[in-house]
Amino acid sequence: MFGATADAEKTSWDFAAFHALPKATVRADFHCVTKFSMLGNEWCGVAARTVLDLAPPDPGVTHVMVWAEYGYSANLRLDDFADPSTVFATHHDGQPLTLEHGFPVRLVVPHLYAWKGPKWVRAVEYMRADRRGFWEERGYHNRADPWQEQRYSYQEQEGDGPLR
Ligand SMILES: Nc1nc2c(c(=O)[nH]1)N[C@H]1C(S)=C(S)[C@@H](COP(=O)(O)O)O[C@H]1N2
Ligand SMILES: [Mo]
Repeated sequence: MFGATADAEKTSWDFAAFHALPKATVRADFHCVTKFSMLGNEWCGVAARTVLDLAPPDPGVTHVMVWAEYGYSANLRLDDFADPSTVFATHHDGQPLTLEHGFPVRLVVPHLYAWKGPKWVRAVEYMRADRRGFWEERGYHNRADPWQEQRYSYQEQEGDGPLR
């Protein structure tokens, strides 16, 4: 956790320390923008809420950038990140994540499209203003609510994202 943290310090966990944090299980659907939705997955890991409590943001923080291996990133509103169902998953349907699907840890944000869930997470940056992540810079919708079919940035309304 870095960026605008409450104590202006970085907090990090190694593999063992992260696994020792309180666990959460979330049953959720998975919506890919290009594929059909995968319904009824069970994700187990550490709730984003738990991480927020352990390494809180500065009061001015409005968004986070979730950083992953290979330069991937996804931006989220703080309230989407703080949603009780947002989880840093280590297990899917009872099995450790496979390398392909994000081992050792991936973010799952069940109420948003799947590109908002980086695999192979490295860090979370607290931000005082919104900034586009990897796909959001390349034409995908900044918020990505599947129930509103927010797939592409040309669908964005005033307030959905920073200017391009
Ligand atoms: N690090 C990283 N995370 C990523 C991606 C990526 O390219 N790199 N792709 C995203 C997209 S577009 C989708 S649809 C899902 C796919 O997850 P899956 O491979 O487990 O099905 O991962 C998301 N997380
Ligand atoms: Mo995707």
